[in-house]
Amino acid sequence: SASGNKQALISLSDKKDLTLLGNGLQELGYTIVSTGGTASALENAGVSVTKVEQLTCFPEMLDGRVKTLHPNIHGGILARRDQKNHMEALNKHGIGTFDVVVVNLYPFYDKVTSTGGIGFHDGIENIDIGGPAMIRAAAKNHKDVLVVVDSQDYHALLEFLKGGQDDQQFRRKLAWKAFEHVASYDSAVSEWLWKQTAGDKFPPNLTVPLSMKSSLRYGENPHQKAAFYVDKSLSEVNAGGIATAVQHHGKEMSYNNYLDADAAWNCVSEFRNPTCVIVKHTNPCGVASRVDILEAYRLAVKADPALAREIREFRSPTDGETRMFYEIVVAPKYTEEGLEILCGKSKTLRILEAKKNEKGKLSLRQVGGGWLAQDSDDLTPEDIQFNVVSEKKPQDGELRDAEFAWLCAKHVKSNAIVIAKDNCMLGMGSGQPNRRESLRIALRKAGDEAKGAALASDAFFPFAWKDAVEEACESGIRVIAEPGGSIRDGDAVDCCNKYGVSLLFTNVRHFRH
Ligand code: 93A
Repeated sequence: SASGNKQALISLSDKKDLTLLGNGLQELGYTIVSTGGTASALENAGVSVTKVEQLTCFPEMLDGRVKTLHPNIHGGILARRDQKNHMEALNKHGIGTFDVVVVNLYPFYDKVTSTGGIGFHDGIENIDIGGPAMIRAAAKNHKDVLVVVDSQDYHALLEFLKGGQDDQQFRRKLAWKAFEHVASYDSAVSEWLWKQTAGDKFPPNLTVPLSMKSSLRYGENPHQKAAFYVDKSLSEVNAGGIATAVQHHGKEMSYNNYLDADAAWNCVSEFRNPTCVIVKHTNPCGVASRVDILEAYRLAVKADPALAREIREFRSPTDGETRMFYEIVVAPKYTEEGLEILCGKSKTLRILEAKKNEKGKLSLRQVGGGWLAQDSDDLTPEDIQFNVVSEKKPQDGELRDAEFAWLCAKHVKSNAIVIAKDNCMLGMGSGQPNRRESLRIALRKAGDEAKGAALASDAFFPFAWKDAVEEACESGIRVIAEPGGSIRDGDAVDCCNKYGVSLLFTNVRHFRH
């Protein structure tokens, strides 16, 4: 500063650990300059402060809109210490330099996303202007000004200052973090303003504020680097999904773990009754609903013969007899006893507790050079009609089986075929370039149990006679649910009529590419 004193500028909305910071800086001999609320909080904690007004010789104006926007503040942050004319200008106007700037912003994001939301004008008032200006100025001049935007960095800041050694890398890191902070803040403002003008219209504005949650050991394969980012609009306390899941136990989540856990969680969240879903490579390969979740688990395992084979003496996941190897378990909650038993199963088993996904969220996928955006596929059996187009009408039980199979098929990669009965998946075929191939795989898995079961297809059957539909009928399938819409729909109807099978058209397709 002009008088040779070291000066720190502190202006914080979130005052967490402010006392630690204030005391630390004071002990190191810093003069602390602060805005109204921050100054009061520091004084209450016994730290002496200079109010910003004393430097600017201006009161806070316009209900606080203009507090720190003043040359006596910004000159002290931005002046180049190695530039003679800069320092002369400061001297001429009696402006002291700032060595440290600690700012966090009006909690705009929390305010506009708080339950019930806030009005438009309140939203506008919560847009911080002076804060980002100080952060950006300090980050630009980081060579001489340390800028801190995160209370988790207070300790490192104080240690750095105590050490007395300069380290430009440390300064650059803080500056990077500062610009990242401001950029995601502005994204949130832009996103909100866009919503105020366009509502929920499609296509949406895509300035989704992302923040890195963790760096991952590697990506899909060990030679690929990877990291996990969370959408800040989902990281609220009550937001659901895998990104906000709590891990109770086990090895660190990997890239593939996140994909699989997400697929399992998306699928299981669709069912109203207690349901167990087993996923391999993001495809549900075992699904069962039962009041007793253990029973559901046993039945889910049976759908995939490969799974079932892995278990020589299968009892349950909790009785110590299981020979299964699982990577992850995700559930909405655990009993204390259940959690203990699961933890005892293996050191590595990742045990996650997740909240239900929110509906109406955007789905984004990357393609070379761009992103594809779409609404998430939130349709449930209640939203669609299963229209009977065959002579044979399904019985109540058969209709329920068809709905169950349809809900499973929605989560299986195209071409998807699911065979189910009594709230239990019996077989599935996924990802085949040919629908008939998926059908054959599903039939093979279901074996004799296909007789009397329901079958769902994610899209229409292009051929019926001597093809998928007839093959399903011949295997004893009693009811088929598919969207319909093929030029050969008539063949499918005739074929089902010949075999006395019920055919249901949903008019809704569920590709999953
Ligand atoms: O209204 S502002 O955009 N105008 C300003 O000049 C200004 N200076 C600091 N907001 C401004 N701030 C913000 O006030 C800071 O970013 C910080 O979040 C908050 C701290 O206010 P107080 O110390 O009064 O609690």
